[in-house]
Amino acid sequence: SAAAYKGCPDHWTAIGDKCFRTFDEETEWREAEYSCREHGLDSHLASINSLEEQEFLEAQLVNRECNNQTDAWIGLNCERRDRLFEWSNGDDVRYTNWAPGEPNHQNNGENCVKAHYEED
Ligand SMILES: [Ca+2]
Repeated sequence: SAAAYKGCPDHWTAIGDKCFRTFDEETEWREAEYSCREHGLDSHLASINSLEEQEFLEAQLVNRECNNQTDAWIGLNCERRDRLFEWSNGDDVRYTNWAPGEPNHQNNGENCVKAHYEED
């Protein structure tokens, strides 16, 4: 549980046995992934494996309200294998919550996934 886990550094939030942090830089997916790795905590763009993790990340997006930005890169991508999505941290893809109509590989040019929040 989050209460039992005490290993997150400052500015990171524990959800279950993982630590999450959001960053405001606007950048390409690959750069965002590399930037996460540079934190040296075996960190990657976030993988989302449960509704609890999704709701936490949604709350982060809502709280930011930065230039009305409610999108954030997550680790899901198919950069390596065409049209087979995988998490950049190696987690098995066992939880997804695609927006209606996604993934649609628009213009054959979409290899990476953004979390997106919209008010109901
Ligand atoms: Ca799309």
